[in-house]
Amino acid sequence: MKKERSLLIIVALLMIPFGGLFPTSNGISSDQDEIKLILDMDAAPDDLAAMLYLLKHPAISVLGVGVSCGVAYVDAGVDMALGILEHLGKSYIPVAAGKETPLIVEHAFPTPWREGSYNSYGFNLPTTTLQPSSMNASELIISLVENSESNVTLIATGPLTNIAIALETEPSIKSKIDRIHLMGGAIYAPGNVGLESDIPNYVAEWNIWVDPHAADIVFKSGLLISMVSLDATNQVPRTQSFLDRLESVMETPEALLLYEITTPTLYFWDQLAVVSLTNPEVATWEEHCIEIVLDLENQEGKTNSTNTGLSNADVAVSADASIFEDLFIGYINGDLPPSDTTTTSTLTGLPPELLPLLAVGVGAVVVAAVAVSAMKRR
Ligand SMILES: [Ca+2]
Repeated sequence: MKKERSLLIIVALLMIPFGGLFPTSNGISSDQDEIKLILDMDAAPDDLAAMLYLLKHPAISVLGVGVSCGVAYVDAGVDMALGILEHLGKSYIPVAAGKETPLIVEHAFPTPWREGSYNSYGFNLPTTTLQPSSMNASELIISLVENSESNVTLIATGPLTNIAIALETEPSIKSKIDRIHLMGGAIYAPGNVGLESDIPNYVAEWNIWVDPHAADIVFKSGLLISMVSLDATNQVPRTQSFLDRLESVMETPEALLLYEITTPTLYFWDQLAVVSLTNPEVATWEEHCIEIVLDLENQEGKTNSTNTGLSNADVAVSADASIFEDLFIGYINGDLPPSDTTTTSTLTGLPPELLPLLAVGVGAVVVAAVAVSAMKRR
C-alpha cells in the first residue's frame, strides 16, 4: 500500500508541469511557439495595418498572403501587399490574387470604396516591382498548408471566398489547420452594411455579407473558428490620441507605415483581429453556434447564434481598447518581446495561470483511476 501511495504522488507531481504546455485555442502554447499563418485579406487600410502587425510580431511567421474580393479590387490589393513586403525586405512571402467575385451572390463593397484601392486610398504606400504568385489564392493556401512541416493558422480579414474554395477543393488540408481566426459577423451589435451604405440590411457585417455562402462553408467546416465580431471591434475606436501616441514612439518601418495609413475615424476592425490572435486576453470570448443566413431578404450574411447545435465558434464579444493599443503599438514598434504575452486559453476557457490547477485536476483523475485499478487487483 505504501508503495502504491508513493506511485500516486509521483504521478500527480508529474502532471503539474504540463499545465504550461496546454495549447491555447489559437495554436499558441503558453511558451510562445512560433505561429505559422496564412493571411487572407481584402486589402483595405485596416487589413494592411493588420498585415504590418503580423509581419513584425516576433512569434509569428507569415507563410503567404491571399487577397479576397472585398474592399480593394483584387489586383490593386495584391500590388499594395507586394509593395509593403518589398519595402520591409520580405519579398520571399508569396502574395496571390483570389477570386474576383463571391461564390454565388453578386454582392460587393460600394464601388467608390473599391476604386480608392487603385490609388492606395490616397496614402503614400511603397510601389513594387514584385510579381504575384502564379497560383491563385486558394491554390496558394492549399499548397502552403500541404507543404508546411507543422500546422498552420488561417487568418481572414476579408470575405471568406478564397478559404472556402480551398476547403472545398482539398478537404484534406483541414487536418493541418489549427484554427481559422476571422474578422466578421455580429452577435448582439447591429450589422454595419446598412449603416454605411444604401443597402437595406441592418443585421449583417460586411465581410460575411459579401460572400455568405463562403462563410457558410467555413462555419460548417468543423474547424476551430474564432470570430472577432463587430461587438468587439466597436469597442476599439481609431482615435487621435492613438495616432499621437504612435507618432511619439514610432521607430520601425512597420510603425511608420502604420502611421501613414491610420486615420482617426471608425474602428480597428482587422487590427483587433490580429492582436486577439496573439493575445486573446484583449477580448472577452463566448462560445456560439453560428449559422449564416443565406437567403432571407435583407438578412443575408447575418451571423445567427442558435441554440440548436454544438458551438462552432469562439466569438469575441467585447474588447479592451487600452490593452489593445498597448499591444498593437508595442509589437508593431518592436518594443514587446514574445514572452510578454499572457495568452488566455479559449480552448479550455481558463486563463493561463489557472492551467496548472487544471493539470492538478487531471492528475487527480489519473490518481483515482490508478487507485481504482489497484483496488480491483486486490
Ligand atoms: Ca478587411
